Amino acid sequence: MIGKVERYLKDKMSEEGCIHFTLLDPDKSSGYDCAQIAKEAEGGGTAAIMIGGSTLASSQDLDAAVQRIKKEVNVPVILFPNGPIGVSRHADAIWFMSLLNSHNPYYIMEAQMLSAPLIKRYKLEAIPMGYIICGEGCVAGYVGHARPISYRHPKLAVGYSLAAETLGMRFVYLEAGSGAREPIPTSMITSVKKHVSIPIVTGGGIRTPEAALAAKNAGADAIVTGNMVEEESLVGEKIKEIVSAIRA
Ligand code: 1GP
Repeated sequence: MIGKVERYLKDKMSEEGCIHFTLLDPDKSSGYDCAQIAKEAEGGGTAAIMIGGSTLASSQDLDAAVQRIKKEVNVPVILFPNGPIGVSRHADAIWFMSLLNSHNPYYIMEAQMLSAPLIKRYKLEAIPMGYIICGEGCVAGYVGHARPISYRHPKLAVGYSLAAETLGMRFVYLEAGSGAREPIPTSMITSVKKHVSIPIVTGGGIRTPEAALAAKNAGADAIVTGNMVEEESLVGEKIKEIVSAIRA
């Protein structure tokens, strides 16, 4: 059953072609006010706030951050979990994701087995997504015991994406890792787009409107930026530039 948040995302993708998500990490400290950033990101035209991080270790910190963000924004707040710790009853939805190219079953199905009863109890909207780590993989790749797919082998990303679609997952995320030096290459996005019809989300290392536009033109349906908002003081402005580039 498709829930309210997923419906909203899919409608927005059909209307705008490509949408933007702002990823916030409740684990970040010193001067990082995620509620304020979320508010500015919403002003800049972001479609939803994603919240989570590979090294998140406190559900209390997550709960507090989600509650603060919910007070500031109207766009949906979607959990981007690293495991059961990343589940909060206060969010609007959760990416129910499996790290398909992990070599550790924990990240493929065990964390999901542990989280699913909680998600059901909290009546959180779960959006099934195949998560595929490529390139450097960064912290997500390390923590998730991934075998990151080399940018030279888009065929492997196609295979995993097709597997995600065939398993009934409704989104696929091509992840370069937060802070990646090189985002997912456009050739890899294009290859995946040719073979799957579920929406493609991509992120990791996207910092400029040009990079976001290149990903959109290659076939991405949603662009995620995280690090950029931590580095920039004018978050709203920066996001507005990216949103207008991908809407054009
Ligand atoms: C990480 O793809 C996201 O999961 C965002 O990456 O922090 O590099 O924007 P950045």
